[in-house]
Amino acid sequence: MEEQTKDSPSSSPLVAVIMGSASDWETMRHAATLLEEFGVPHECRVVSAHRTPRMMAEYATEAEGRGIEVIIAGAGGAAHLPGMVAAHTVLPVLGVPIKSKALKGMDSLLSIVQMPAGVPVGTLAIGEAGAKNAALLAVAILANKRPELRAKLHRFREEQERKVREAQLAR
Ligand code: RP5
Repeated sequence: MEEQTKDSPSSSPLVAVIMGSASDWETMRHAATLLEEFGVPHECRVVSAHRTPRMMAEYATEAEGRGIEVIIAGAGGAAHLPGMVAAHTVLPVLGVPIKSKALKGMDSLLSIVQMPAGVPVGTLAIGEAGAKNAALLAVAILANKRPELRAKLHRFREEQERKVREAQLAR
């Protein structure tokens, strides 16, 4: 992942899309694509709870001061990134369990979802659906104070409904 080129053009990202490894990008790019479609300024970074623990703590601690409003964190296996980031910030953290090779993401899911009371992480589904829904939730959070984003969310749902209603099944 060439991280700089995956950021949206704006210099003031509202959403941080972070992941434990570049190998998570295949899943997390779906979050970035949706944020792009909604025109939400965002940045994408590899930040590992295990391999770069000090950088992770610094990144999470400084995110609020940089104007980030939501953090989407994807990780697989012993997926400690979302929880450890949440421990360093009061920003909403949305956790995406990556589908791991060994256990198909069940390890990631359980690692992310079982947070102790007091340090919340909003946990999404394993894999691509989780990444997409994390982006949509981030947009929904931002939309509470941004009517133009709220309107885009309504249009997204209408379009989604239209496609399902018009779906054709091949014989
Ligand atoms: C986790 O370990 C990452 O989030 C990734 O899902 C998993 C495997 O990482 P790589 O060995 O592919 O770098 O920290």
